[in-house]
Amino acid sequence: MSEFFQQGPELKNQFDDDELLRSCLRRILPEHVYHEVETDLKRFGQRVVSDILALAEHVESNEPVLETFDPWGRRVDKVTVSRAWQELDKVSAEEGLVAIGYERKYGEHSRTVQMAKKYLFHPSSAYYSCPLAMTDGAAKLIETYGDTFLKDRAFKRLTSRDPNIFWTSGQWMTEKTGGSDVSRSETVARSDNGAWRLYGTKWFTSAVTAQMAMTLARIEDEKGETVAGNRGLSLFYLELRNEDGEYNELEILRLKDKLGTRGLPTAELELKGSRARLVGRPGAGVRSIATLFNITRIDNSTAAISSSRRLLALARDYAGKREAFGRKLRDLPLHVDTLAKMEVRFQGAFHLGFYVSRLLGRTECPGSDIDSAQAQALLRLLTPVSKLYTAKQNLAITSELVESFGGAGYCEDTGLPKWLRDAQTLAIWEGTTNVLSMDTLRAVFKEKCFSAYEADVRQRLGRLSGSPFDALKEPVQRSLDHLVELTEEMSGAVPELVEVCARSYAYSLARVMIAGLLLEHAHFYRDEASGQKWLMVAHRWCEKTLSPVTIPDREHIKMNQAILF
Ligand code: MFK
Repeated sequence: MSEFFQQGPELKNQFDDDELLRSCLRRILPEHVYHEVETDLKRFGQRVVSDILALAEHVESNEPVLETFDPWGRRVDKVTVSRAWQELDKVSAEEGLVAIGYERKYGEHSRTVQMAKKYLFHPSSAYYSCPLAMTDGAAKLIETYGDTFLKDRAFKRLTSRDPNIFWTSGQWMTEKTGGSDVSRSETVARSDNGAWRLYGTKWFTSAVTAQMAMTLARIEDEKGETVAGNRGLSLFYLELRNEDGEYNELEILRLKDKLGTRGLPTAELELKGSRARLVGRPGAGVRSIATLFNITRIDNSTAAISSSRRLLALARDYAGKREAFGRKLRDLPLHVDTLAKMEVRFQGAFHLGFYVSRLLGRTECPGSDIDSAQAQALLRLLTPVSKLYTAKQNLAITSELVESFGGAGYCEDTGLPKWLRDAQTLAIWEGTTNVLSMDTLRAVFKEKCFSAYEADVRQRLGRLSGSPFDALKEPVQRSLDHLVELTEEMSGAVPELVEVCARSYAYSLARVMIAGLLLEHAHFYRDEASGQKWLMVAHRWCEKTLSPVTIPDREHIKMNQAILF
């Protein structure tokens, strides 16, 4: 009988163990801010591998259940979630996971500090990060478009640190007619004695345990007619329950049976006259709700990179324990090469994600050192680019790292397979890769954000000098030149052809931006021992072809049709 038992991977304090996070914060934050937040992050880095992680595990082994009728046939629509789900709500408020972004205690750096906490929290949260992302987005939306009533009633609660006051928000955009194409939404808003009542089905509503939601509906005129398309959609605020605790004229039809994020109660809802409040201008619903989903898209990047990082921590630890072919995995060259490739991918995605949060902070705190119009345009463009790129990188990294555990990665009781299931959602919700590639084109060609991108990369590369940076930045500059020419060419090309290259164009924008960010990080630490490591990562990144994208010809489109249909 074998007496052999493999030791499983273990997690250390997730702040202490994350050299990249610490070095990134040390570089970005003013010294006094870094010192102020370091103790808190260190404490939190321990919580996310102890009590918070235990709560997440409890949530994941006690999935939400919907009871539609009581034993006597009354409609109750009762969603039972694990007690730990409610505890995570409390933890989120107390830790200020939304509040930090709005207290703005650290000025333009508040969003970076907030992201660091969300980054530590997400992989230990059983996707409580999802309601928090929507809450953050709703807070931003109300801050931007809300009236005094909404600021007093909702904004204060969404951004509170007091668990007794704290609210979370839903974001109900998806209907049966379209998840990507929201313009086909059918929910209508009818006027009722000066108030609005909503009627329709919402097909994917995450975290139905929220107290409020932001949603879209088509206002009916006196004749019962509506305006078709996006122009007919308006934004509404509603609360899920009335003062008496009963649902606000809505029914929960069922909980979604999802591939992953199984602790998260995602529902189909029927609005049957739910009382709602118009937010912003009638007909400006999609444009207004973009303020919300541009925040959740940033949080999606945070979730993607922090998931990659958590799996890397587990895989690295395991490589020091597991033996095969007479050696530890960490001494098997091909195994190490595979993990190193994933680490480089992760570090690239990490820098992009943190840079977007930094830009968000800059746009929210006037008086910061860079031109705010440039930060605004860059944020607009890099939000979809970062969302799509980090989600895809995380999927590739997760697949590879789950495999790196061999059969253990395929067995549920190790807790590893759920990472792969969950990773898929990050590439779908908040806009699929293709929808976000199209949004990238919208930001470049409709909103003219490309010149801010070009200026930003050139300025960053311009600040790097000396060996080996002069040589390393050359291929990045060439790739950027290619993107500049290509963007010019795309602006006059047939839209159908431009659309076909949208995805590789967005990837190229990400890779070139990341190259600059990695070089900047390595340059900052060039006189310290750790600088060598960051330089190696930058070197590996810049060896790749950064912008392999061209506009296809019409023949390519014809061939696609022929190959498929
Ligand atoms: C931890 C993880 C966190 C994540 C939590 C997620 C949980 C929530 C789950 C969900 O709710 S998933 C559902 C998410 N759904 C989507 O993300 C929708 C995907 N579809 C799109 O994003 C489409 O691009 C969109 C519906 C927004 C628009 O498509 P169209 O019909 O082609 O729009 P059009 O006419 O180009 O744009 C309409 C207006 O919105 C325009 O403004 P104007 O009316 O002033 O001309 C656009 O400029 C504006 N717009 C669109 N995207 C924008 C934007 N403005 C700013 N930023 C953007 N990204």
